[in-house]
Amino acid sequence: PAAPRGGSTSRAGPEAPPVERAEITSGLLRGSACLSPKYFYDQRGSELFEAITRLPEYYPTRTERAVLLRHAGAIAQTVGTHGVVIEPGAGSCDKARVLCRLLRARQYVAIDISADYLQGAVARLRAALPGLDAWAVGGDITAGMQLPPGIAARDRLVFYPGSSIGNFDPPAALALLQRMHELAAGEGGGILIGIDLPKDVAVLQAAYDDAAGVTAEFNRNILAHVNRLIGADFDPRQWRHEAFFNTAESRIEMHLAACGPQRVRWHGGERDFAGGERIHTENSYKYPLPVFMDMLARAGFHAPQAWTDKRGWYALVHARA
Ligand code: AVI
Repeated sequence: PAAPRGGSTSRAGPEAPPVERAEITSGLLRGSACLSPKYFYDQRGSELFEAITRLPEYYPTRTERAVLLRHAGAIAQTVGTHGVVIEPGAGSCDKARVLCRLLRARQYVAIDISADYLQGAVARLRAALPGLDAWAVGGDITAGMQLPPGIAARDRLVFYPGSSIGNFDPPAALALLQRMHELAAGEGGGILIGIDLPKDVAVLQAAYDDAAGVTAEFNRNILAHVNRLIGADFDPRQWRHEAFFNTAESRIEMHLAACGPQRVRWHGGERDFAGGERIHTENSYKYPLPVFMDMLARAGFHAPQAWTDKRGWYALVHARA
């Protein structure tokens, strides 16, 4: 079904499988309520995220592209021995198109939870790069999925752009890097990953609380999605977007704050929220480069090399498995 716009309060039957429903409701029932940021990405949320990447305040996407273009020669030289590109969370596969062309990759494996969306994206990539053997694999790499047997075991490059690693807390980020290391562990394996670096707090704050209110709508849309997933009756218009930099944790935090007292019901449960009470929806960690390099080493990677933009806001890091 089409994603409802922000104001839906209808209660249909829950759409999520029991495991996800249990995860969502236990988050909502915690003393400090929280939702996993993975629930941002229904159809509408994915469209809003695409819109975020084009906002003047949201620098990561265009800065990453600038780093790739500025250092294309050096990156191709360092990374160029990998014939197989594996991209977890591939989405539209747009960045892979640039990279596979640059590296003259032979095989490309796009992995995403949303397999239907991925099929279309991989079909477009095949049309653009006919020599590339491209595969779409539905699955969650954090859950330990397997690659198809046709994928060469050597010269694998795990490509994880977009600074998505920042949306995991440090222990989960380390576990994910270890999983990526397992995928790339054959001869000639490596990783190329995007890292958003710490910077002026005003720049960070604006990137996650833009003037046009697109990020606010993206944040509130999680409630419309959760309504469908667990059959809840959140009114997204009654929740205020909040984003701030937590200096001690070096992360942007996004929350939704209740505009007034409200009771939210879902199939099998309910919760009262006081006015101003918050639901924590996302963290976006900004790792200093040495801290991230240390994490890469602990995950088993070595010989790291980083390229940044002129302002030092963003890094693309390559390391060998
Ligand atoms: C997907 N991820 C890297 C984005 C980020 O910057 O943490 C998600 C996002 N949240 C708000 N704006 C963008």
